Amino acid sequence: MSEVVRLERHDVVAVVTINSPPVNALSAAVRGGILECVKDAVAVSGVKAIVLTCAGRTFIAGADITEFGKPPKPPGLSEVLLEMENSPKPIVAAIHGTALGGGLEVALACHFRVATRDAKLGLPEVKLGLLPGAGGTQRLPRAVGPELAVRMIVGGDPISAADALKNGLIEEIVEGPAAGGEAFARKVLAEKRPLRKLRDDDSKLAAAKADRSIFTNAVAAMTRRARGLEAPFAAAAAVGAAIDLPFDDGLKKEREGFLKLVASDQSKAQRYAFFSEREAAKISGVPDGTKPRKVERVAIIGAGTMGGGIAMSFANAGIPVTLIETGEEQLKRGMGVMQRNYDASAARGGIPADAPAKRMGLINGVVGLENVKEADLVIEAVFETMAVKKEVFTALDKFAKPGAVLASNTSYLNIDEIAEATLRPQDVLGMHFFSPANVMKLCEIVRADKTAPDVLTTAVSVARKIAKVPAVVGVCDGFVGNRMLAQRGKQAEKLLFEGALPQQVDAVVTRFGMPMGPFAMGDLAGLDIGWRSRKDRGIKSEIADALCEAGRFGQKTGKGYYRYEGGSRSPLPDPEVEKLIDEMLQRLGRNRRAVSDEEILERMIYPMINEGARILEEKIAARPSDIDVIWLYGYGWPIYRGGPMYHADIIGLKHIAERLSFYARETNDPSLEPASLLKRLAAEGKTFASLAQTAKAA
Ligand code: T1G
Repeated sequence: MSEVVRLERHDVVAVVTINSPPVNALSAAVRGGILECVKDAVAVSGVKAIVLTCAGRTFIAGADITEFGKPPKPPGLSEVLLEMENSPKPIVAAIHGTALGGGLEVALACHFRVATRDAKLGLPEVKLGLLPGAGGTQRLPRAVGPELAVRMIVGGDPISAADALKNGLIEEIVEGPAAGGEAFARKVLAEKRPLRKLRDDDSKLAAAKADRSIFTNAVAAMTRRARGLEAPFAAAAAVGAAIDLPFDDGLKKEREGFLKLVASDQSKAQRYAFFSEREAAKISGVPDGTKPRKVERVAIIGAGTMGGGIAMSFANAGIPVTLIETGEEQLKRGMGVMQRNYDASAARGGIPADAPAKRMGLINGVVGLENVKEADLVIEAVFETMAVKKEVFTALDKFAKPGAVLASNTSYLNIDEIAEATLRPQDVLGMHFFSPANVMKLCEIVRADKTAPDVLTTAVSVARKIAKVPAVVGVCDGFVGNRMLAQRGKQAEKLLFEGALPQQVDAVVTRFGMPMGPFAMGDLAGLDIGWRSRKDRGIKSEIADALCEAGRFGQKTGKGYYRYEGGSRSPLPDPEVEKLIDEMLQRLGRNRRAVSDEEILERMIYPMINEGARILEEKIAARPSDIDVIWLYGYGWPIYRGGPMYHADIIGLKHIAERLSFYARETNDPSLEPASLLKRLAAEGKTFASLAQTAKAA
C-alpha cells in the first residue's frame, strides 16, 4: 500500500482511493500506487469489480506538472493505463471535482465512468503548450466523437457532467463519487455488462472516416484564434490520427507529438505562466494563513463602462451586486449597456439563452451612496480625477459599515491619497480592473501604505472568486502595467518622429504576438483620454495632441492614427496622418529615416523590460513573475512567450542592457539607460528569475 493510494475491499468490490492533496496530481507515487493497487485487486479472486476514486476536493487534476523537464520516474502513466485497460475485471472511474488531463485519461482507460453532477471533465493540456500524452487524443474521440473531442482537446476547456453524460463520456451521474461508483460497479456485475474498452470501439469515428470535413471544420473553428501557438495544431493532428490510423499507431503519433511539445520553448513558457499566476496570488510580506474578511454583499459605485463591466464580472460568477449611481438617468444608461452586452453574447452563443435574465437579475441598480451600508466590499469606479475620488471616499467613510473593504478602480491615481480621505485607511486599497472589465482577467490589487494584510487577502480572494487573475502592486503612477506601457508609448511616438509610420510599428508588435499595436490600441481606447490626462499633467505629445486637436480621437470618431470606414473597426492607414507627420518633421527640420523592424521591436519591448527592472528595484512588484502575469492577463502578451521579464531572460540581460545603452546614445534619451538592477544582473550573468529564487531562499 502506498502513502497516497489505498485499497479497500467491500466484499466483491475493491475500492482504490487516491489521496494526494491538493489536486491528486499523477506524481510518480500516485502512478505507482494505482498500479500496485490495481494489480493487487485483480489478483484477489473474490474481487469481481474495481472502483477508482479520489479523496479530497477533486478527482485527478492531471499529470504532476512539476515533474516536467525532469528525468521521468517509473511507472510511466501509459504503463498504468494499459494495466487498467487490460484488467479482466471491470474498473469504474468515480469522478468528482475536476477530472483533467491525465486524470481524464486515467478515467478513459477504465471500462466505465460515473461522475457527480458538479464535476467537470477536460483535457486542458493545450493551455500548457502540450497535447494529451496518455491516450486522450485516441480514446476521447472514440468516447464522444471527433467533433466534441476536437473542441475539448484543441480548445482545452472542460465540459460539465451533464454534457459528458449526453455525449457518452460517462455512463451515469451519481451522488457521492465513491458510493456512486461502487453502486454502479455492482450494477455492472448484476447485469453482467461486457467490459467496454474504448480502444476497441471505432463506432463514433465512422462518420468522420467517411467525411473528413467533419473533423477539418471542427479544427478550423478551434484554431481560428491560435495564431502563433504550436500545441493546438499538434493536438488536432493527433486527433486526426485517431480517425486515420489503428489505435496503437495513433497512440505512437500522439506520443511523438507530446514529446516534441513538452520539450518546446512554448510549453516551457506556458507552464511558467501557469505557476506564475498561482504564485501571484501569494502576497509577499503577508503572514501565511491571513484570513480574508467575509464578503457576502458587494456594492459598486458608478455604472459607467468600468463599473458596469465589474458588476458583470460578479454577476457572471453568480454573485449578487448593488450597482450605485448618482442619478436615475445614468443608472438606466448603465443597466441598458449591460443588458445589451449580455443579449449580444447570448445571440452569438457565448452564454446560454437564459443567462442575460439570470445575470441581470443579480445586479440591483439603485441611486444614492447610502445604499452601501450593508456591503462588505465596495468598489468605486467613478470619474478618474482625484477630487471626485476623494469626495466619494469621504462619503463612503460615512455610509459604509465598519470593516467594509473600500476599493478604488483607479488606473493610476494615488491610493494613499484617496485613503487619507477616510478615517479608515487600513480598509482602503486599489482593485484595478482592465477594460472591458467583464472580459479582461487581470486585477491589479494596489497595496497602499496603510492597507491591512487581511484587506489584501480579501481582495485577492474576491478577485479569484470572480475568475480574475490578481497581482499585488504598489502605489506609483500607472502601478505596474500602465507604467511599463507608458514607456512603450513614448518610444512609439518617438519612432514616428524618426521615420516609422503607425502601421509599420503596429505590424511589428502584432507579429511578435500582441493582440494589437500601440497605435491601434490608442484608437480603440480613444486618443482623447490620454489627451485629457496629458493636459491635466502638463505633458505634451506632439503627434497625438495634433490628432486630437483635429478631432481625430480614434475609432469613436472614425479617424485617429488610422481611418475606419463604414463603422468598421479595422484600422486603415491614412495618408492624412502621414502628411501630418511629414509637415511636423519639416517644421522641426527633421528628416525621416528608414527604421528597421528589428529596431522597432527592440524599442517596443526593451524599454518596458527596463521599467520592469525599476519597478522591482522600487518593490512596486514583489516578483518578476508578477510583472509577467500582469502582462499576460492585462495586455494580451502572448502566453507562449511567458511575459516581458521571462522573455528578457530568454533574450539575455547582457544583450538587452547593451541595446538600451545604444539607443540611449543614438536617440539622445537618457531614460533608455539600463536600470541599475538590469545592469547588475547583466554584469553578473544572472536572470530576473534568479531574484525569485533568492527571495524564496531568503
Ligand atoms: N500538477 C501539479 N500541481 C498542480 C496541478 C498539476 N497538474 N494542478 C494544480 N496544481 C497545484 C497548483 O500549482 C496549486 O499549488 C494547487 O495545486 C492548487 O491549484 C499526461 C501531460 C485543478 C482546476 O492542466 O487547472 O495531465 O500554489 O490554485 O484554483 O496528458 O489547479 O497551492 O502550491 O489552481 O482550485 C493537465 C491544472 C496537466 C490542470 C484547481 N492538467 N490545474 O484549481 O486550485 S498536463 C491541468 C488546474 C497532463 C497528460 C498531460 C487547477 C484546478 P499551490 P489551484 P484551483
